Amino acid sequence: MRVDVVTIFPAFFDVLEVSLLGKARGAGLLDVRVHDLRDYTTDRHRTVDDTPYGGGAGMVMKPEPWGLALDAIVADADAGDRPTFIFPSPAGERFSQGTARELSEASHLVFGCGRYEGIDERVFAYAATLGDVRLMSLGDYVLNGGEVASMAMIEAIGRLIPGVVGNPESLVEESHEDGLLEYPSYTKPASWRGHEVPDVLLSGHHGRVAEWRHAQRVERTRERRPDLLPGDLEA
Ligand code: 6GU
Repeated sequence: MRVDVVTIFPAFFDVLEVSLLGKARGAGLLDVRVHDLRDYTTDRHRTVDDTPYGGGAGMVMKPEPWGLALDAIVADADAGDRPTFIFPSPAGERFSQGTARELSEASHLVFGCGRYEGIDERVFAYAATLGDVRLMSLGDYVLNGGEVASMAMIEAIGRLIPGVVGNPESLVEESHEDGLLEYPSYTKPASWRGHEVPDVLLSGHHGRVAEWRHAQRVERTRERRPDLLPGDLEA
């Protein structure tokens, strides 16, 4: 998968070099390229923002540098390639494990990281002439810009690309894959600082272990995330 990121803070993405996704890049499964939006400005001050039409607080990101940056990315991609453009925004649709799965099948994603009060709305309309456009929110809170949100989405999507996570079975029983939270995990020692591993896990009885884990998943989902439960498991 090819991933381009447009940002005024490229250094945020240095961390992609390390850990799982760093390995995926090394193995050629993930080709991430980070672009500095200021490289696409044309004035001496490398200006990326201006005051909002209609008045109001804050600054808006100017469309021209975005247009040039998106053009450069598309010009550098394979002929006929129509990327999916993702603009992180608290005003976007909610990003979920389902969205991550869907986007992990794409061949080319472009993340556009906004700062200030946002990006001139016409940038989204222009991007829609080049490919699909998704405004995506991580949740109901506000971050300073799209960088941290893009990192989270790149990690959630990247780990679903075949070969990135070594054992694909470890992806199956995770929270949010089937609508229930994950069961609790334990390792040695069986007794630690007065806290015991549940007996059933030491029993060697696979059927009872599976039953216990399922019950734990339902119970913690009911306690912590009742909004995830289908009607017949609620209350
Ligand atoms: Cl995707 N962006 C920003 N700026 N804030 C957010 C967010 C995204 N998701 C939740 N808060």
